[in-house]
Order: sequence, then structure tokens, then C-alpha cells
Amino acid sequence: MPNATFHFPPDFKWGVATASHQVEGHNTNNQWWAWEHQPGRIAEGQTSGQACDWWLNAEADFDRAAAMGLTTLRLSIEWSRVEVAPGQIDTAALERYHEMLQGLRDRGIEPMVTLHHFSDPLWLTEKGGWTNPDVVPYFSRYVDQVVQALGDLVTLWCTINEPNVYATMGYILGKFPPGTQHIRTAAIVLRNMLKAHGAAYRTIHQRRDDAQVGLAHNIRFFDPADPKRIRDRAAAWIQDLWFNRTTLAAVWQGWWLPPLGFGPALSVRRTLDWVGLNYYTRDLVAFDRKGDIAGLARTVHDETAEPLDGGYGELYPKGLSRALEQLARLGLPIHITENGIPDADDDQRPRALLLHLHQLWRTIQNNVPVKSYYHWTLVDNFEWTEGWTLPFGLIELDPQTQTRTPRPSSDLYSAIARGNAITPELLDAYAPELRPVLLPG
Ligand code: IFM
Repeated sequence: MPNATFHFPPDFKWGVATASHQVEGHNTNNQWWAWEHQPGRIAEGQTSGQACDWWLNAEADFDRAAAMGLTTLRLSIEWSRVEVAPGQIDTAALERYHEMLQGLRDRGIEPMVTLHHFSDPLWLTEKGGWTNPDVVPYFSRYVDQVVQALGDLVTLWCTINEPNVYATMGYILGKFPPGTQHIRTAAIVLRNMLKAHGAAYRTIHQRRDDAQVGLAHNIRFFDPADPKRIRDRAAAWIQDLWFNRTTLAAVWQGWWLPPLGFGPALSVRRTLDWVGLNYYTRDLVAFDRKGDIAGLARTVHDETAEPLDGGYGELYPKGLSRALEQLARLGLPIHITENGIPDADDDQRPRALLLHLHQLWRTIQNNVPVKSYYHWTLVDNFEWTEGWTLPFGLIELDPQTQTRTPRPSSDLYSAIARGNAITPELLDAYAPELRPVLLPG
């Protein structure tokens, strides 16, 4: 099939994903702002500052998304703006979010709203953050306020972004606030996040019959560095259990897996109307008692694979179809809530985008019900511990001047979204080396 076009389903949606702290600017009332201002926490001592200026002018980027032909956009609500102190709601902040969501609707863009994406109000941190079991009712109380205020404009709700990443980075690797390295605390945090998800699921449905509620789960593959070494296989299995399996076992099967516990998780069972996949890369795992992964292992990379910039991992598009096939077993609609790579000069992104979307197309042909794809991200934004050094945007941003410069990938993505297909012409124009790979013969 040397000239085949890969068509996506007629109702498929194309979008981009963002998060409040990464784009809004001046989120001074959360734990990330405090963390950024401690010496040595962020690459090159950078801070989020004005970020992408969305609090004042998200609409300019909504115009860009609409001009690209995108039909959906995922953003998050900043808890620390909405609930400035325990139980104290800032109605002006909710009004601003309402205005932003109306702005998306007016441009023909359906919003997906995330309720928690890594940032916590400082008052919550002072109460122990997600280690405190009271976080479950606190989160529901905040969610209830948001759904009352914004529910007329939102159907797609994402309760929590990547609970596994939040718990791993903040409580095992110590790279995110609060910088803890303690597995038992990480397990408490993840368990509380999943309970909070379950409670929020019910809260949202109590307010809105039309709501479709899910969470964004990051799947990362942990394959043994040497499949013949039983200790590599065991170390990979443990990482896979912790990172990939515990979350869905709880919120879908209704079962706590170690180290979260062992036994029924009835309060959170079946609390998904859809499942979100954030997919980026995979690790090869070598058993190593002196390794940086909890004294269990170290990560190595496939020497034949293309490395991603900034040590972000390896280019592994096949992982997208592997992850989707795993999620398909849940029997739920799937949204790809994030996928992208860091690439300042855009020399890798067009190829990576085409390879990932080809894997997506193949998976959809096998009747896996994927409904939408959200590229991470529209405009370079504040990449947490990596600051501004890992640019994921289709559009380049100079955070000092707020100048935006579209990268070639933004035209490619726009053409795919508008045509709802990958055509041979796009392959030839953006990654001719892929033609023999994707269109052999
Ligand atoms: O920027 C992050 C996002 O906040 C969560 N998922 C991964 C992205 C890229 O690292």
C-alpha cells in the first residue's frame, strides 16, 4: 500500500493538554511556587513566573488552537486560586475559569477539565497534604464548588492527573515537593489520591447527570534490561506493579494491591466513565542494590533507540499501542490525555508525532475505543523540576518576552487534525524517511 492514507474515525477529536501551574502564571498560593523559590530545586534556578500568561490571556492561545483546527483542549483548575483558605472560595477565580471555558466553547473547542494537576494549596500542604486522610473530604468540597460553577460548560471531567507520578516524584524520588524519599508514605499518598478520586467521582455525578468522569493515568513501561536475568525481571515487575497496576486495580477492579494494601477497595471500585492515558516513554530496568530507584534498580536505555532530549527517556512509539491494548481490557472509552516529547529545535518531534499517531491508528483498527488525542502541549510551558529547559510545545515560547514562534510540528499537527488523517503527502513533507517504514511496498 505505497499510497495509503491512515484515516481516523469521523467523530475523533484532536486537542492539546495543559495544566494550571504550568501555564497560568503567578500561582503564588500553591506548594510549587514555594518549592521553585527554594535554591537548587529547579534546573538553572528557574521559576514559573508569568508562565504562559493564561490567567490574564489564555484566549490568545485558544485562538491559536482554533486556527489549527483543534476541537478539544484539556486544562486544569488551580485549587489554590479557587479555595484560597480552607472553605474560603474566591468566586472571581471561578468566574475567570467560566470565562475561559466559554471562550473555548465559542471557538468550537470542547473543554476537558482536570481538577488536580500536581499543585496543592499552601493551606493543604500545611495540613500534611495528601498524607492527611482529611484530604479526601477537602478535595470533594472543592470539586463540588467547581462543578456547581462550571458544570454548565463541561462534560468531560478528569479528577486527578497522574496520581502515580505525583506520589513517585514527591515521595519516592524526592524530586517534586515535598522532596520525601519514603515508600510507605508514598503508598499512603497514592491511596489517599485514589480515594479522593472515588469521592470526587460521586460528587460530580451527584451534581451533573451529563458528566463523564475519568482520571489521567501515566503508563510507563518497565522492561527488564536483560530478560534472561531473573533479578532484572523481578525489579521491572515491582516497578510495573507500583507505577502502572495499583491505580487501575483500585479504581476499576476495586482492589488494593501492595504496597497500597491488600484487599477490597469498595469505595473506589468502578469509578471511571472513561480512562485517560498519558504516555511518554519506557525504561529498561537493571537490578542494582545501589541503584537510584529506591535501592532496587537503575534505569538503562536501549542503545539502539533514539534518545529524547534532556534525558527524558527513549523514543518508543510502540509503547503507545502496548498501553492502549492494556487499557482496552477495562472495556471503557479511552482518551489519550497526554503524549508528546521535549524537542527545542523540532528535529525529532514531527517524526515522533507521526510514529505515535500511526501506532494509535493501528490500535483503533483493532477496535480499541480511543475517542481523542491531546498533544502535550500547545505552547512551551513550565516543566516542573526541569523549569523551561524541556520544551514540549508545538509552539515555541520565550517566557521573558511572551513571544510565540510556531514550530513545523504545529503545521503538521494542524494538517492531521483538519484532515483527520495521516496522508502520504504529510509523510513526504515532514518525515520522508518514514515512508518505507509506514508505507512499505
Ligand atoms: O509536563 C508534564 C505534565 O504536567 C504531566 N505529564 C508529563 C508532562 C511532561 O513531562
